[in-house]
Amino acid sequence: MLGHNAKRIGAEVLADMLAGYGVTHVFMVPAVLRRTFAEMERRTKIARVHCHGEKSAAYMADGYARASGKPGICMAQVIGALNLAAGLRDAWLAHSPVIAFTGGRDPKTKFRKVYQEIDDVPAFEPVTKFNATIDDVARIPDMVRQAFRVATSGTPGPVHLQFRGNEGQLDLEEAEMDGLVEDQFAHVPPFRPEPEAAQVKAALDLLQKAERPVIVAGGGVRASGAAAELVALAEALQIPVATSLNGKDSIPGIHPLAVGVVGSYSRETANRVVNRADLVCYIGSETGGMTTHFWAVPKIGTPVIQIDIDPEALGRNYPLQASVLGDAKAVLARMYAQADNVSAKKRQAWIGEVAKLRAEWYAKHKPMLESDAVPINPARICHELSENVPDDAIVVVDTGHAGMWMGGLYDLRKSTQNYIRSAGHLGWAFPAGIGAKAACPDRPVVVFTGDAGFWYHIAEIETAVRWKINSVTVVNNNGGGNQSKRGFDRAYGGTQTEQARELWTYNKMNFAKLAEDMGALGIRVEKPADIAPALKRALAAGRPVVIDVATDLDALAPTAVS
Ligand SMILES: Cc1ncc(C[n+]2csc(CCOP(=O)(O)OP(=O)(O)O)c2C)c(N)n1
Ligand SMILES: [Mg+2]
Repeated sequence: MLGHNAKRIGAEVLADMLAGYGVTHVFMVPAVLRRTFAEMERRTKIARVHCHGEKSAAYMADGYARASGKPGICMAQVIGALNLAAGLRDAWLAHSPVIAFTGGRDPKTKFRKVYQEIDDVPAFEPVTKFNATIDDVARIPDMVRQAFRVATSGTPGPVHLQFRGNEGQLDLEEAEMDGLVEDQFAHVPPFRPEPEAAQVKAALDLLQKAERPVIVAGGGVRASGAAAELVALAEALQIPVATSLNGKDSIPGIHPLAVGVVGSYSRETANRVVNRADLVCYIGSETGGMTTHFWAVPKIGTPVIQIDIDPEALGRNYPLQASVLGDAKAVLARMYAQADNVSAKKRQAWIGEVAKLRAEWYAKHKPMLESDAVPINPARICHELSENVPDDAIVVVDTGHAGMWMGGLYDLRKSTQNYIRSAGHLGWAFPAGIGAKAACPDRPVVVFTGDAGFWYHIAEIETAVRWKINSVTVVNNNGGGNQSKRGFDRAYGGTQTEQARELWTYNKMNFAKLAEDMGALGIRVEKPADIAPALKRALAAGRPVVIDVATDLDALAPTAVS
């Protein structure tokens, strides 16, 4: 406690503070903060997950953070710092509270060509909310508190702290220090700022007046834990709900008011509904390029209202008819409490139209979703996951084609299921799934990735085995990065040369065999009917599992409509 300072070394204080914040795992490549690791062993139960690369350590911390809402911690010594910074980029894009510790320059020796050293701090600038150096050991407590405070507050995001010394040897020094921990900042959200009553009324009036409104729920809804309030309001007012990719678990896909993910990696239903709406209400959304199909869905000029915790987000991309500043859960609860009981009726025709669009989509995609083709159509994997993933599962999805397949074709069935996804970096999902499973060991974690995505951090199979972190990874293995195919078709003026395939295909690989050799359970699937039994076996295995699904290199995910 403040005022109860004791003379201690930095490592003891840091280990105690991390434990005090409820940190259960840290992800790193040594050697950084070595004495802190020794103190963690002596004083705490924190698992020190030693990985095969700093980027995957950052992705594990990111998956941990997104699955649990608690800051994820990753670390690197000075030479690994930029590898770690590269890994923060997805956390930055997804507003995920990741805290990175690195070793850094000592004022006594900087500019003297010290082994492995450069000035890393500027490289963290574009991927962090707070990027700071600790040069005096006595500053560890207040800087660590600030790191947790910034990572979790407002729109959450990554933080970097550089500890003096190539390996952060600052932790060996002694000073009078408190080890105060602020519980509030151990998770997202630390605060629930209430909206102004007049703003709520203005937004609600517009929603109630609208005949064809739609809500677009973004990552802010999941950060706020506002899914129940969102669904309650949508049901009360009979308003369909689209989501961003980051907000996909705000409403189960099978809910009659859910129209799917809108934007670029999307479902046709969502884009059609948003483009026919007379009012779009964004909640906790950046209104960025992916969610709006680069501002074509909806078109600029469509009446828009917005609810966000960040005042700078309000009106950034669409002129607003009304805006509400506040925590999503708090705002939605207020709106629900004040919602009328009559206006829902006038949206019957709209809801009928939405139901028709939903039914048309399922009918159109049924052959693909239930395809018996061999090699397997990846849509069938999405369908099998929708049907068979347990009610309390966390589904972790890579980007590119994986984002298109799962974003568009996968349905959450329950509000108790979660969905997290790469914000753009190929290769994120497999290590993020390890982090998610570390954070939530009692929940099933199922990763969906392409083979190109899986190759990136494949060495981490060994980490999962060594640490008994039993995520299940489903690899859509088509032997190449086939999302790139369309782009290269265009680059070659329509038809690629045979040699062009060297730009986006790989040697064939049986990832199940490879996983077995690394100590995991490997299951190879070549027939669609074997997907569900493989998943069942994997979830019961009590080991890390790789399900290698042989898929069709020519199968392409549906593209966005505008
Ligand atoms: C770090 C990074 N580099 C490059 C890309 C571009 N990219 C998007 S999808 C893709 C290929 C994906 O291949 P795979 O994971 O096998 O999925 P498939 O398209 O074959 O279904 C690439 C290279 C990216 N998203 N991220
Ligand atoms: Mg592939």
